[in-house]
Amino acid sequence: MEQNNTHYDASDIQVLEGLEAVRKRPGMYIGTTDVKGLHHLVWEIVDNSIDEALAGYCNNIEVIINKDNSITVKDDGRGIPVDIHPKTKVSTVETVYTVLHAGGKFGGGGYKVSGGLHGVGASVVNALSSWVEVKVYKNGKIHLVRFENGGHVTAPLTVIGECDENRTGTIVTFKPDPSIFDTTVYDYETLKIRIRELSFLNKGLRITLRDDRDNDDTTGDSFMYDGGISEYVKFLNKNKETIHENVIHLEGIDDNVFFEVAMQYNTSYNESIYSFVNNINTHDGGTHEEGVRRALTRVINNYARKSGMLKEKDDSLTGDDVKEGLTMIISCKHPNPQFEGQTKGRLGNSEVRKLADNVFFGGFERFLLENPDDAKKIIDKALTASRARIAAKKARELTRRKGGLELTNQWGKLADCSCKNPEISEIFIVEGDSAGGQAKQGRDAKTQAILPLRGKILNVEKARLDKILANEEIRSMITAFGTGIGDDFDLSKLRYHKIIIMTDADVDGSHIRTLLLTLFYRFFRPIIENGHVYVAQPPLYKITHGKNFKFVLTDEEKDAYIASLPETTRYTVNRNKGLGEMDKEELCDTTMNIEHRTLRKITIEDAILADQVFETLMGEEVESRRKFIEENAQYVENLDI
Ligand code: 1YM
Repeated sequence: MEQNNTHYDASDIQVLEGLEAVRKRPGMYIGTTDVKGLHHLVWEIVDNSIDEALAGYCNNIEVIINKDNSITVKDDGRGIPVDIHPKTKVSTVETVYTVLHAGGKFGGGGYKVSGGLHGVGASVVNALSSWVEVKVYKNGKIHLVRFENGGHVTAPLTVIGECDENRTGTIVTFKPDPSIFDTTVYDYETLKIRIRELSFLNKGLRITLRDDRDNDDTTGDSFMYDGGISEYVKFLNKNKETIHENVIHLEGIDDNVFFEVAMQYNTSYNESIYSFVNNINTHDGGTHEEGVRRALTRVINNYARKSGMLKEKDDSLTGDDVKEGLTMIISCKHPNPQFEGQTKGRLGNSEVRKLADNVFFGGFERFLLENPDDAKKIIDKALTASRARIAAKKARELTRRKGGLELTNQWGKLADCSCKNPEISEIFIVEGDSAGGQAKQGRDAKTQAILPLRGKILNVEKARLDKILANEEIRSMITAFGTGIGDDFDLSKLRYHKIIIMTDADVDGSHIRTLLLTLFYRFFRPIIENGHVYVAQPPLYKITHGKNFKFVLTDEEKDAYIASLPETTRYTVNRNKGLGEMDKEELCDTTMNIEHRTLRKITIEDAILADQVFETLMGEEVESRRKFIEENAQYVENLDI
């Protein structure tokens, strides 16, 4: 234990043991100690400010990345209580920052919702920081407490000045401990995306972000949406053609559970439905989502029948039909949420299903009755989707009868592996016949299948399922994967647990990669969600000196390798443009061989972000695509659309 001027008694030691437990097993408290865990610390502190906003006392939150990658979070709430806590005999603010699980227990009642760590966050952040300073403005005074080295109090709470009687709030600055985290460099964009989302989800709350690291431009970004999730829907639809002008917003409250939904249809074929509970994305849905989905199908069918748009003999519209082109945000604030499932991404509280159904059914039905023109467009869209679904089903049945979607390998392109165990089988989707040919020759034929792609695949963002099924490149992939597509999709039938995209490190290669990811994202999403999709990382450089050569993956590796060569060495560096530039041994050894290769796993960390990127890159709207590429050209070196 660090010794300093502070005297430790038995309860201090208990406290420090608690924080020490966090330092020993940080993963248990923040998930990971990679860049994601690093950002998690910010959300733990911001969550406390948001709770204060939800309680009705805070209107402004400010997040600053300081020059040294420490983070400051300020709010204008009541300020964390500074009085002596009866149990710990030290100030409440010190208690909140040192006692594990203290957060919620000291609250003064009232409506407090929090997700994730349920308010235990402050002490966890303290445990994982080199130092933390908490400043509280309260009762006309400025109070300060400082902690160092994972939560040791180095300056107990003292009054360091006076302030206006009316000024209240909390300012926390923390510096993540570099001995805990893989990286301690914050990413502005990551913070910005979540902060914008938090602003949408908490209407009227202003959250500002600023980066003080490398320039004097301290303008930053400031988010405040009076329209809340309705503005979120507008934002998600901004590059799309909408079919009715106004976003539909419905809300209701029952027994302290607040539920709201905002929606608007666009002309695309995809659904973008995102749900949240206490500001946490419930990516696996749950009772709030189920209630809405059920009611949506019922309301639309009722209306379509009553208005005569759907005839007696017609089949009812399905859930899939009514959500085509639907952008929807569902948000629920619950004092006692039950998160279920392996990743805790599902809301389990059954009473919410009823609330969601009631609010949505009544509200949406009223909207349709009061806006018959919009209603007609919405029903028409669902009817068209229904016809396309039936056509696609026929097309599938036809191809199935012809054997097209069974594994007949009729194009002679797939070189399958001999092993039939999906867990160790992998399939390389390779750009071009020549690289495909090399890969076929050099692969491990037991576990590695090769599927060469001849040309560019169809841009699925602009096509419905029936058209997609007519595309030969896509059909050969469906055939190979074994899962089927659309209504038929079945993850348990996946024949390879690694699907590896292997494309050239050039413009065309990145285009093909983006097209493939779009296809997977839209039509095979579970294979991404379950971690089956990878991108091969062919070496970027070949360094030759004398008779020796070395392949390296990055500029850093290249520089390090060159630096390691004797000074008199003459060497040449070739940048690898295409897979075809390597011979088959080189390709297989560097990029395919399990021992030597590097694969990058594709995840959908943030489905909303992925959706945005895909749509900006792939969608109809040329202007926003051009702008996106201009803005990101420096990051996405080989991008060309
Ligand atoms: C920049 C971080 O922590 N703000 C914050 C925290 C609290 C309060 C206000 C607060 C809560 C309550 C009463 C209450 C917290 N207080 C506690 C505890 N910003 C930040 N702003 N008065 C003030 O919940 O009743 C924990 S967090 F436990 F001390 F009440």
